[in-house]
Amino acid sequence: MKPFRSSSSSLLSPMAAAVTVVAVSIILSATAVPPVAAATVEHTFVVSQVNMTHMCNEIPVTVVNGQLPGPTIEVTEGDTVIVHVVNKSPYNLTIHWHGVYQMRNCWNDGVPMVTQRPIRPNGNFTYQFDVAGQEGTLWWHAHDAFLRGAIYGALIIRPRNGAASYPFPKPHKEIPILIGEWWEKDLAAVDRNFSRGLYDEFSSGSTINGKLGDLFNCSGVFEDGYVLDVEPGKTYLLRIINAALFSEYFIKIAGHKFTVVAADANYVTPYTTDVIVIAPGETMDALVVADAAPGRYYIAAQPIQAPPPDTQTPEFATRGTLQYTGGVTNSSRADVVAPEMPHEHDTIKSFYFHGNLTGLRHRQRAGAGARRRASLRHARAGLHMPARPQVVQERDEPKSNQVIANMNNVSFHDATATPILEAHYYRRGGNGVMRLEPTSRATVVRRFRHGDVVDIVFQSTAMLQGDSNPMHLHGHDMFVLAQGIGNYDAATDEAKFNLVNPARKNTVLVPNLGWAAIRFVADNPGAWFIHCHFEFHLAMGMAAVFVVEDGSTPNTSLPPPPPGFMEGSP
Ligand SMILES: *[C@@H]1O[C@H](CO)[C@@H](O)[C@H](O)[C@H]1NC(C)=O
Ligand SMILES: *[C@@H]1O[C@H](CO)[C@@H](O)[C@H](O)[C@H]1NC(C)=O
Ligand SMILES: *[C@@H]1O[C@H](CO)[C@@H](O)[C@H](O)[C@H]1NC(C)=O
Ligand SMILES: *[C@@H]1O[C@H](CO)[C@@H](O)[C@H](O)[C@H]1NC(C)=O
Ligand SMILES: *[C@@H]1O[C@H](CO)[C@@H](O)[C@H](O)[C@H]1NC(C)=O
Ligand SMILES: *[C@@H]1O[C@H](CO)[C@@H](O)[C@H](O)[C@H]1NC(C)=O
Ligand SMILES: *[C@@H]1O[C@H](CO)[C@@H](O)[C@H](O)[C@H]1NC(C)=O
Ligand SMILES: *[C@@H]1O[C@H](CO)[C@@H](O)[C@H](O)[C@H]1NC(C)=O
Ligand SMILES: CC(=O)N[C@H]1CO[C@H](CO)[C@@H](O)[C@@H]1O
Repeated sequence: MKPFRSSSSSLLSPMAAAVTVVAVSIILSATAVPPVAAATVEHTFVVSQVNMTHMCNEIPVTVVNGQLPGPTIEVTEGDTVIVHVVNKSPYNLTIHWHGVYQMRNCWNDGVPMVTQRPIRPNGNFTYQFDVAGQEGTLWWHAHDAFLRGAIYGALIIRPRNGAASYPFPKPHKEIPILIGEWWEKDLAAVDRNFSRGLYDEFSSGSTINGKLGDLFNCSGVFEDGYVLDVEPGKTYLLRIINAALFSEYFIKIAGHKFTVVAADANYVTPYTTDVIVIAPGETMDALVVADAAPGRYYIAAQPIQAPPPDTQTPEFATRGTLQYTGGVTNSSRADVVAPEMPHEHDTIKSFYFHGNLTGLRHRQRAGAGARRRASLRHARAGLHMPARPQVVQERDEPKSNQVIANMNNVSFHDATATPILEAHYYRRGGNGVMRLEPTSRATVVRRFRHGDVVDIVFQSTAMLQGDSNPMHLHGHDMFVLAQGIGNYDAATDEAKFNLVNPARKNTVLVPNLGWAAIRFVADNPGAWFIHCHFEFHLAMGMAAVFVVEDGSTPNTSLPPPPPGFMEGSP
């Protein structure tokens, strides 16, 4: 994924989406969680600039609690999380809890000017949310400008009944692996440049758990790399998170295989592979058995980019080491076994990898939502979001089997005065759509009735830019019904929908020059951001807001904002 520099291309990675609402009300049955007293997990996140030195350069980096990555939040399903964010940085920011459902708790979703005003410099804000009905690996990150490039960390949800209830053998250890980038730039300035169409901004390296590794050096002295110590014969659960702003990555460990068991905090049918492909915003949980000859093996992460004619941009691989305890005495790099990496242009590998992920049926709680037969009618309609759009179209309120939203050619623009959620909450009964300015950029808001089953086809069109697009929906998981290369054709492609065991994701990768069809149940009242998780595409406006209206009962409605909402950052 790369910013494009070529002045000849007028559009970048255009997307098309068709939104069809099928008016089938589905009440998801409440999950049978044992009535165990839940704990409260409390953290204080102080956001500040600290100097860090890599590759001979000392630079200020905006991080949480002086760490990169930031603190890992570890919870048991059903726990309450409280995080006090104290902003000692010079920037406005919010923290988003990526993938947490936030059921009836949209106020704590952490999207500036969508769910809250940003936390100002010297301001503070306390997030509170329950982590219920989901387990696995999620993460948190800043949701303002490009600051999430260094403000991120893991959020790990363990089963209430303990590791014995994993649908796979209990691992010896669980290890977060966060893939990131090293930027020697003021990320807020990078964001401003992208918003103004200045795309010549690149990171200087990639990282594993904040470490650059031995492909980078300062005057010949190698950068520290991440080291994973393993005991022969033991099994490790890697909780892999792509926190990078710009790239999908191939991940390999020389001499070892992965068994992918979960993605985006949803269990998947175990899938054994020697390479994991992960896009920004996605998480993959994978088992690795230490069954190779004792020694040292590189854990390598290689960025992927679309082949020419796409503009080629600097990409940086990074690597850490898996080393067997005992018997390893030779510290020479030459003895570390390196994996053979796929070619950076091998985008079809990403397509196949994602195509091989299916939901683990007996653990798929709301799978019924995807299996429910519904009459679908897709409209082919462009969602050319990052382009400078020409047309703003509007349609009627939702009706059965009718196309209700046409996001063609509208580039998202932040609300400027009032956060969208606040406007929605205090001005119910409005005309259903935020005012759309008759300009090229607008605040695109689509409304759904509570319980609507929504099908969307994301279509990347064959323009100059062939980027993939990891589309992330807040507040809901999406069932991935099908994906394809080329243009979606309802007449033939609908038959390919997996209504039996689709993977459930909060971030769905739309393949390069292809499409992905998803379904979600709009069962969480609030204003939810949907956007591409390539920061560069987001800065260009590849985003919209889905407003899910209240249901008919208090427990299907959005409560008022929590007491003291935004008092620490007026
Ligand atoms: C941090 O780095 C900047 C240069 O980027 C330097 O001017 C400043 O003195 C450093 N601060 C500290 C506390 O070392
Ligand atoms: C921070 O946000 C406030 C609105 O909440 C805005 O007035 C101010 O200009 C913003 N500051 C920066 C540096 O963006
Ligand atoms: C942003 O654009 C300006 C003007 O072209 C340039 O001077 C600057 O280096 C760019 N990048 C950053 C991070 O400020
Ligand atoms: C250590 O590595 C060096 C360089 O690869 C090699 O020459 C040497 O034989 C190795 N020593 C052992 C004990 O394996
Ligand atoms: C699964 O992966 C294999 C090997 O890469 C590939 O041939 C196959 O088409 C993939 N399946 C799907 C459904 O994408
Ligand atoms: C979106 O813009 C493109 C490029 O100008 C145009 O060809 C297309 O018809 C537009 N789509 C819609 C639905 O307005
Ligand atoms: C909401 O409350 C009603 C009773 O008022 C109950 O029957 C229903 O199961 C609840 N629904 C959910 C989703 O909790
Ligand atoms: C948060 O902000 C409020 C209001 O400005 C202030 O009273 C309080 O001391 C702040 N808390 C922290 C931890 O900074
Ligand atoms: C930042 C830095 O010192 N990089 C060096 C890494 O090593 C190569 C050659 O080994 C040098 O060319 C780089 O300047």
